[in-house]
Amino acid sequence: DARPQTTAELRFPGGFRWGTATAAYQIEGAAAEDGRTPSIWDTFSRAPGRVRNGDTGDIAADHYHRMDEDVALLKELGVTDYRFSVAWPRVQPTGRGPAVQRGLDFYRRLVDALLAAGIRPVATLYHWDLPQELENAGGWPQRDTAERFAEYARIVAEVLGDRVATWTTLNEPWCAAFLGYASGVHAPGRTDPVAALRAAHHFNLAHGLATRALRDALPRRSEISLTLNLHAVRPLTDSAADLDAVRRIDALGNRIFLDPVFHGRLPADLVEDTAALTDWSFVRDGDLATASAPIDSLGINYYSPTVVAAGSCDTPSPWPGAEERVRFVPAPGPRTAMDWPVDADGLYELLTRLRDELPATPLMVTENGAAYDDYADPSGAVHDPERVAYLRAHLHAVHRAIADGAKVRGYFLWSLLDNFEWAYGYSKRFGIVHVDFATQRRTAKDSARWYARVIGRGGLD
Ligand code: PNW
Repeated sequence: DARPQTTAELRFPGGFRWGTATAAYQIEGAAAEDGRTPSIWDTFSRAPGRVRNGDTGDIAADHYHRMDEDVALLKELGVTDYRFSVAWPRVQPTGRGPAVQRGLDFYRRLVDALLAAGIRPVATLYHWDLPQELENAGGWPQRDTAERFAEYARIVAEVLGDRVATWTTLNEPWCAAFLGYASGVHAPGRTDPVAALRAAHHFNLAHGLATRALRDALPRRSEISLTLNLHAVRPLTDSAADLDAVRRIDALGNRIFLDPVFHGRLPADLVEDTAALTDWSFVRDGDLATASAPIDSLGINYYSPTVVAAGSCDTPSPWPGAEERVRFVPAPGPRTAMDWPVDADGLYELLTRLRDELPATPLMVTENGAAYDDYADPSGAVHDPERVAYLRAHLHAVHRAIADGAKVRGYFLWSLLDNFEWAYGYSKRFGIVHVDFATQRRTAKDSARWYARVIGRGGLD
């Protein structure tokens, strides 16, 4: 196409949802306030050697006490939507039984502040902070955890359903199942591949049971969604062996959730690939029908692509049954501070794949962003040119996917604030707003001003 790119060509559709995203444990702090009990991330981060520098989310970005200031930042950015998560152990400290009103009150106030600022709240019910008591009872490898999740989902929906129109059941069940129970780099830090496969199934079940509870408790216009970190998997070469490695990782990373949720079935090749580990008898009659309760949109979190070849990888790995079959190849090109490759084509690949495979399902990019070491100049201004370049390239990819027919309804930048980056603690900064964790002072980075301009003009220049 030889036509010059004009401003109009980089405009996003009217009504496009422009947001930022955060998660409760990563920003709230106030770990023991108003009845909140420990989640698996409190336990994990307080255990020596699990999180870099011994960092914990005890204080984090102190959002629990600075919520009004943070909503004011969102208003200044001009976002139309804000994606946050609800901390289960604030609502149900033991993971069961009656709700704690003071815990729910925080989210009531947050939602009211957002609405008063003209911002649509997008609530995620699970962003990895399982009440520790439920982990003590077996955690996600146990079926009962899925039932408990649906009960908790109903409680939150009954309280916030009149004011929150968009709901996400789970954030990234792949990370929660396989980094939490197989490689052990995330809470609860277990290294049991079968437990991880069981957890993945119970996440699908939990999603379906919660979807059912939400449909029942929410007003009819409500939107119910699920967020997956889908893997854009590419082969190192076109050899049959490398393509088989792609198939395996696509099964364990993508289809393990997509097939149950959208088609009510387990991938046959996944069951075959993992036959030496499990016969999948924890999947009961009716579970896959439950998991496939219709939803209104799919959220995709994307950071970088995955390149694989035939070979082997270290154990414990987050890929049960693939350790002797698949080698992960560092993708070429520039890297973020996470050492993750920068490659916006992977986002385009995922969005157009979903356009083809799930043509009826509206999509939202529920996370995209990058960690970089930003720097302050003597005036105090915080510069992060690499982040602006990363975001621009990825928004361009979203725009291209929309132009090619993908039904992408919104984009949520990860993240509003520098925060607790899981196993990396505070050493990695994803925010477009800098947080000085000693003083909790917030300073908008250059990327925040850039994003505000993108939102203001409805697209890229
Ligand atoms: C996502 N991986 O986490 C989460 O949803 C966010 O809470 C997090 O801060 C963000 O991405 C940046 O990491 C991931 O190792 C963590 O494949 C790890 C992986 C993927 C996503």
